[in-house]
Amino acid sequence: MTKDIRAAITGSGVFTPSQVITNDELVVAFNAYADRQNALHADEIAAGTYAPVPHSSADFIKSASGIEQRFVLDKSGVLDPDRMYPRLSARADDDPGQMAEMAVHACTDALAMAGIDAGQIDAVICAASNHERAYPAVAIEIQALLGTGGFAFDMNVACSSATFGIQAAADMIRAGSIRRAIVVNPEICSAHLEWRDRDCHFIFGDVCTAVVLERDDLATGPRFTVDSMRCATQFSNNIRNNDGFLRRTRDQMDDRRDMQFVQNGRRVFKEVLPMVSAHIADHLADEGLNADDLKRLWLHQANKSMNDFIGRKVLGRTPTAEEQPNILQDYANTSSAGSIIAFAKHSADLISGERGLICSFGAGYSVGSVVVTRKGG
Ligand code: CO8
Repeated sequence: MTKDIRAAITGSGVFTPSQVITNDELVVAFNAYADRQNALHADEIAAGTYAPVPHSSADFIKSASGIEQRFVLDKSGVLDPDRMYPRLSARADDDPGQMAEMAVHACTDALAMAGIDAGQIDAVICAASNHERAYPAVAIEIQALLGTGGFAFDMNVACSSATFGIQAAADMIRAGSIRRAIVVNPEICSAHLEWRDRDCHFIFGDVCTAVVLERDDLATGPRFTVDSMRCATQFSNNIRNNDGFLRRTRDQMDDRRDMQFVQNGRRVFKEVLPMVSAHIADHLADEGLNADDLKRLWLHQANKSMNDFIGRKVLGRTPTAEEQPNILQDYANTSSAGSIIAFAKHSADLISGERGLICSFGAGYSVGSVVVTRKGG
């Protein structure tokens, strides 16, 4: 491997589903579900053997998280108090899968921005917090639908999948094994969120992001050189989903709560904040960078207070909305795609030589940071 070869992000794309659920709509549906449950279990509630389901509140959601709405693939199923999860049509094996379909939209936009054809891509990494099947890899289906060359594979590091994917692609470019890659993050969070749990029913939305990475010396247009990357993990059960292929063998095919997203939000908040703040500080120090060297922070989008805290720790002062853009209010938490939405929508104004940091964090625990510098444009 030679240090002279560098990777650059030359294109980005965001596919946003057309359906929106506001906090108010969500709370109306949740409260209708709660009322039905409570009526159904009235006798047990009176006997003290069943805990009533409390109402949710749009004011709580906004103040606790900063989220105002979320995009989803299907709102009718989510808002149906008798269902409370999306209704997506079954697809024949020969038809494009749900994740691959979203991915093609985001990748097409990213390729157009990079000004290259799909045939010039050597690797497709589908990096997301859940994949709709075990195999064949969703990435290989995306490769076929786009018509890219080379190889493709899936990876999953939950909320940090995008930055870990960028590190994998950029390292392969630096090592000389590929020239160009797409890292794509189709996140259908609505399908593995438990919409019947008041503590978390408001957190997630659906989206797909993609970035094109190229060998810097092959790129001609405006881009962001990937200067350095750092990934870290530390095992924690505080964000967990127990669904998996061993369910049948354990006779556990029932609709158990832990087959969807489960978290201890308070503990995640307390434990992840210091981990991420220290991770970014160490990364910058090892690169000889100061906070003043960063024009922008594109942070993971889980919780506004979390981002405000990290921004203050990294910069040593309260970042402006321009320095640390939030997209959480519109998209909610979109797992691995959040920091890339922020990057895609809030990076075009940087001028040549200006630097920024992409950082994602979440389940695992996991944290990934990428320092980039604007070149050209
Ligand atoms: N409406 C009204 N009241 C509520 C509601 C609600 N919806 N929910 C909770 N409350 C109540 C609680 O019961 C509690 O009441 P009391 O004080 O009487 O006990 C009070 O409000 C406070 O509750 P919390 O302590 O739970 O509230 P917090 O201030 O901690 O806020 C958050 C909750 C917003 C969840 C916050 O803890 C948080 O954001 N934590 C960090 C979460 C995080 O970053 N997680 C990362 C997970 S994402 C990831 O890694 C990817 C996983 C894969 C994707 C999965 C897709 C589905």
